[in-house]
Amino acid sequence: MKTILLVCALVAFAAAVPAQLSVSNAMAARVDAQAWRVDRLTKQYQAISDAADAALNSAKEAGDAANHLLKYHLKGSDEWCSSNMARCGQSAQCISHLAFCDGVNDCKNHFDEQPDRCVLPVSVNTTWIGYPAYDHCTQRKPYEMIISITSAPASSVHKVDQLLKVQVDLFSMRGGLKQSASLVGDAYYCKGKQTLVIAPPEDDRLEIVGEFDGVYTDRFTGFIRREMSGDKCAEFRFFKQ
Ligand SMILES: [Ca+2]
Repeated sequence: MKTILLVCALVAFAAAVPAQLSVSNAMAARVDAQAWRVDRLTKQYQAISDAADAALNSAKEAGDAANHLLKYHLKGSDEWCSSNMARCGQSAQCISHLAFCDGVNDCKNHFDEQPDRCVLPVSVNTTWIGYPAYDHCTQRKPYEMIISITSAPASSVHKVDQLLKVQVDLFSMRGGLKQSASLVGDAYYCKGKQTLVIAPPEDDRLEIVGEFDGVYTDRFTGFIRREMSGDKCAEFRFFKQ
């Protein structure tokens, strides 16, 4: 009887060992599968993260390009060129502002001689009304400024920069009363920079510089600038009347 029991026990043990090995192998395989899955998810996450970074960089570059367009093209800034130069439209070429509208194609794209650019937006008898955006320096603190182009004297010296005579009317409030002042002065319009420069009409040495944006000819931004330093200390938005 004991012999039979011993045999049975040995048989049961022999059957149990392979079963345990089988369970161990299955668990190991499952762990491997989980590790593989985690590894795959990690790679997917990394790919998504890289794609997001690339999209953010792309968006940033697009934003920079848009800012660049606004700054250099729409606003007509010539920061790419030196102070006495102006850009040939959207190309990278810079030429002297004196070479604009002189009858000779200096820009490779002929931008400097485009007929619509060479038309004076500030011709005689045009009137421009301006309102302050900020004013840190004028004595009168005008709430309204009117610039009238009264004449355009011919000059053999300024072949490109158009000389002008202007009248500047300033309207302000002082002590609850409306006040006005009418000043006359000299000015010139630079076709290259599309800028109207009015010499200081008063002894405060504040000049007015009207900058057209290269797109609209019925409006410009008028900066009040200290003649000596060139610092801008007030800004008015002008519209053609
Ligand atoms: Ca030219």
